[in-house]
Amino acid sequence: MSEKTIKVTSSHWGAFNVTAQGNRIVSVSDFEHDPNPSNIPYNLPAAVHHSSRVARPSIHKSWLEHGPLHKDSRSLRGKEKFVELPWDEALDIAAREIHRVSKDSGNQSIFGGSYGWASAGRFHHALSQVHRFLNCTGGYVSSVASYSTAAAQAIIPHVFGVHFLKLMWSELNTWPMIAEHTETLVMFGGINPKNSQVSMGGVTHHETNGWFKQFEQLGIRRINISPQRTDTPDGAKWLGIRPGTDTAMMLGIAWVLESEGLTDTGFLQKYCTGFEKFRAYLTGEIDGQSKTPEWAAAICGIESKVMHELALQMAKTRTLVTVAWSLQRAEHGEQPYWMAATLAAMLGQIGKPGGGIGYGYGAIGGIGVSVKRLGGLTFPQGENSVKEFIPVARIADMLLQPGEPFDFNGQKLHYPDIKLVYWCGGNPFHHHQDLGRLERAWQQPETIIVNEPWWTATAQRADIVFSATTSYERNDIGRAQGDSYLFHMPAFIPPVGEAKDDYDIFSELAERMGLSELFTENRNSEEWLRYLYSGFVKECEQDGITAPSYDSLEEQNWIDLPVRNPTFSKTQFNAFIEDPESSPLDTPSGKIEIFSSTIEGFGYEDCPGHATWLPPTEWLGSDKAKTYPLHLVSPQPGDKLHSQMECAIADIPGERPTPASIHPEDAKVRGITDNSYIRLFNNRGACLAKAKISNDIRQGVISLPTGAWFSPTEDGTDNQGNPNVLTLDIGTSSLGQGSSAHSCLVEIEQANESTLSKLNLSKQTQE
Ligand SMILES: Nc1nc2c(c(=O)[nH]1)N[C@H]1C(S)=C(S)[C@@H](COP(=O)(O)OP(=O)(O)OC[C@H]3O[C@@H](n4cnc5c(=O)[nH]c(N)nc54)[C@H](O)[C@@H]3O)O[C@H]1N2
Ligand SMILES: Nc1nc2c(c(=O)[nH]1)N[C@H]1C(S)=C(S)[C@@H](COP(=O)(O)OP(=O)(O)OC[C@H]3O[C@@H](n4cnc5c(=O)[nH]c(N)nc54)[C@H](O)[C@@H]3O)O[C@H]1N2
Ligand SMILES: [Mo]
Repeated sequence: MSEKTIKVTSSHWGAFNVTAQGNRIVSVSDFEHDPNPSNIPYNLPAAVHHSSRVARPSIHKSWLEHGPLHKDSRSLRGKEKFVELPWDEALDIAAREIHRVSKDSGNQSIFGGSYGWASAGRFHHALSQVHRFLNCTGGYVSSVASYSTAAAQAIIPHVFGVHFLKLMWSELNTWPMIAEHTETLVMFGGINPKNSQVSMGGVTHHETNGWFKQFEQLGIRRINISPQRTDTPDGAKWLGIRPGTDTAMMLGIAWVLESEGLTDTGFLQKYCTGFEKFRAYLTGEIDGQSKTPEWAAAICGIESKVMHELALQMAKTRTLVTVAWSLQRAEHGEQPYWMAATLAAMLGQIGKPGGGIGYGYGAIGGIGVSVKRLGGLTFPQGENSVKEFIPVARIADMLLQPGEPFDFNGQKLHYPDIKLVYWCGGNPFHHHQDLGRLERAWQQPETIIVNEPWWTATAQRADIVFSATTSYERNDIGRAQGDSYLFHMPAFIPPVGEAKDDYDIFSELAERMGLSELFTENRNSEEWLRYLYSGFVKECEQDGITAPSYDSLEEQNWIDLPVRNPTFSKTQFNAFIEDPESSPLDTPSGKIEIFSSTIEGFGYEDCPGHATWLPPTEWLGSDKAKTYPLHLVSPQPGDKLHSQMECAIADIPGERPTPASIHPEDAKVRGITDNSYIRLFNNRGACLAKAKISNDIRQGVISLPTGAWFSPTEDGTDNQGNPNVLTLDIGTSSLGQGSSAHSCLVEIEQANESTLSKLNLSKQTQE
């Protein structure tokens, strides 16, 4: 028997021990220094060795036979067999094709936006790898902002300045400060430890549950305003709001503050601009409609009395208003972010310890954590000579409407005409909205190249697929800014099948294109790791921290850097609050912009000059709700990261289609029983799910987490439960152009015998 290795590795969901024997990962176990380790890695051994791994380079048959310009090459994309090729041949073909497109159409016809979370190591960071490679070839059409927070990334700089945007991801109020000072924690969209299991690049101490236990013991009032009770640890007061209506509820609360004389006018005068204009909207001077709690109640479904009481409590006590990222992943998602800032400003507690406003607590693990944030350790991407870009979630618009104009945050831009797409480290056929529309858009480019470890829905829809290694098949360094740990992430097993590291795939493509030196700088992976690490050690020295040598880190496997700072006691707003004249915010007025002349100047109907209730196209109050009466929310999955390792979960009997939470009344009127198969549908598509009847969801709302591998059957119904066959693919507004995933109406029905038999499922097989 070959020897066993047991070592620690890091991942987006934290550190864990891996046991490998020979060329197999045998098991994983918890990292003993994590107070609340995630269960996500337990599916890893099955996923790494799954039959859906891409064994070797593969090219879609018609594309290989007829070339990229033949009609079948596009129309049969995703519908045909792949032909496996030796690496040398496949790399030759891809290099020639990238060269052809670059020469004939220019690099502004190559889309390398390539959004996705890939894996956690710092060097084998898939997106940096593909971006560096494409930059060497002359550049690529990029994408800006993220699916996670695009609307926030657009609105926050107008309201608080760009500097604050950086703080949004860190420690405005740390968990210890909240424990010490906060009396009322008002959480729009909750704070869910299920989500803070994960953080970009890693999270070694899972702290959220522990902090909530402390908050409970300390008697901090916790109010969870969310369509689902489960969005916050047990024990909080739950206000089950209608999705997409938080702005109205916040306005109702603001109206009470104003009418009861509880608005902190001193704070507004000293630190804010434009309250008077907003006030005229709040009181109805502008549009004849006072935004009273009664007005708000009819929209958001929370009783006016509750809003009244909450407003008084918020004004009387040290209150922190937090807003989950989910609220802005919806049509007009800029508004709840701006309105929450306006509400917090009216309360006058911004800058006070434990008070004010916070975004994204619970969304990822690093937020609220009290550590000194060190720089360094990124694989350099080089310069992109192509200036064209798209807001990340506008991919289908771009492919369907080349040359068409669109608005984005004050700019008028045009969609480029894309001939070649290169994706590495993401899964658009999991993450994008309205997948039926994406399927149509995906027919437009001449060539699609994907590097992937697994045959995901995206890999299946590529022309050329390069089999990539996973983190467990290569050495790397693990390090995240909001985390105190540093890891040497060892290769546990040799590459599965004939997989290669992304770095080696791009090095070999670069070599064929005469760009080898430019891409590699004459370093192999090991040399890059040592080079990047030495830069990090130097940066640490500047911060007075001694990091071990690379060899020593490799031997130790991990270390805990002395960057934890539990005595952090000021909010990052401190300087501005102490002296707004000498330390202004980087907004046009130097103050918090409750009204923004810049935004008003853009003239956008879907994002006016102050926070405004704008009904979305799809919500429970829209006409469309007569046909599709349930609001679908599609949160992140608790048992995995997005679509990663889904293949292992889908193999577990009874786990698929994905369970969807529905209210008992919604189930009853449709004759749906617990654990039975249901069909969710609207005018865009349909998918199966398994009914999970629960009192923890608001009536009229259904929750189906993301992550299932898109598997449309002949009639187009996705049989795994991917909510993105149903979601709406429009920008949040002309300002942010983010994803509107959470604005979606559906109807559901018990799946009938004919649907199930077409899918090779029968009622008898229901668990
Ligand atoms: N309906 C709905 N849709 C959503 C959301 C929602 O709330 N609702 N949320 C959105 C958000 S916020 C996000 S961030 C996205 C997430 O969407 P994605 O980031 O696209 O999802 P992942 O499944 O993490 O995709 C990463 C892919 O990289 C691959 N990979 C892993 N390691 C490597 C590697 O080393 N090399 C290469 N080449 N590939 C690798 C994985 O196998 C996987 O296919 O989803 C978005 N979609
Ligand atoms: N386990 C795990 N954790 C993850 C991820 C993962 O894939 N798996 N992905 C990570 C990523 S990339 C991101 S961006 C973050 C996302 O972090 P978030 O965007 O904050 O999380 P979601 O899970 O999409 O949504 C949280 C909850 O918001 C509620 N909600 C939806 N719409 C509304 C609304 O209109 N109003 C109110 N009040 N509530 C609403 C839903 O009930 C939902 O459960 O999570 C990260 N954490
Ligand atoms: Mo995200």
